[in-house]
Amino acid sequence: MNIAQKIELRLGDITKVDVDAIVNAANSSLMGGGGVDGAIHRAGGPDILEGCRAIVARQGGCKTGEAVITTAGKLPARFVIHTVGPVWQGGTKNEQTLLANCYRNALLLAIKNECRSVAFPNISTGVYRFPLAYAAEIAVNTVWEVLSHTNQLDKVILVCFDAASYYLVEQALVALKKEKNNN
Ligand code: AR6
Repeated sequence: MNIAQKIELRLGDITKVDVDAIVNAANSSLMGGGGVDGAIHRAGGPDILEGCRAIVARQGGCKTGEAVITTAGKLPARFVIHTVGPVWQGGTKNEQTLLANCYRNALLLAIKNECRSVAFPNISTGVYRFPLAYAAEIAVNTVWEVLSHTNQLDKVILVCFDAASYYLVEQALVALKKEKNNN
């Protein structure tokens, strides 16, 4: 697998990205919030919340590290995959594994729904305070791990909202390519 062809880095607003599924950094209530969650619900309209309510009625929310899927409403994407990142607590509460679970479970759900392209925000790195460089490393490694076991996904786009995050994810990607001897 050629990493550079499959994992793309972008700076900007994830609600504008035209892919099969965009991932939302939600909370376990699935009832919306601030940050990227707020932006996705605002831009996508009420159909997304309606989808979330149906999931809550069925299974009572979404646990940390797990993922659920709804329509993307008015967004260019077809689906929104909502995942719940861990709140950073100094690395003492299994946050690393839980963050990796978010990326893995979101991608597995995308594959199950026949998506070929998926865009992620930097999950947990806003209000949930996960250290950026560490989160970037977990993101690129987990995405690589899933991509290397499937042909279903053509492209995963890591969408950074600011230059500092972009730089750190870029560094993590460079390190991954080096480690895998893959340019
Ligand atoms: N496009 C791409 N990235 C964005 C956008 C956007 N439009 N807006 C923000 N970001 P956060 P969390 C980046 O706080 O830390 C919510 O209230 C942002 O710069 O949205 O997982 C939920 O309801 C940061 O890098 O998510 C939860 O309660 C990243 O997205 C809680 O916040 C994630 O920041 C989840 O916290």
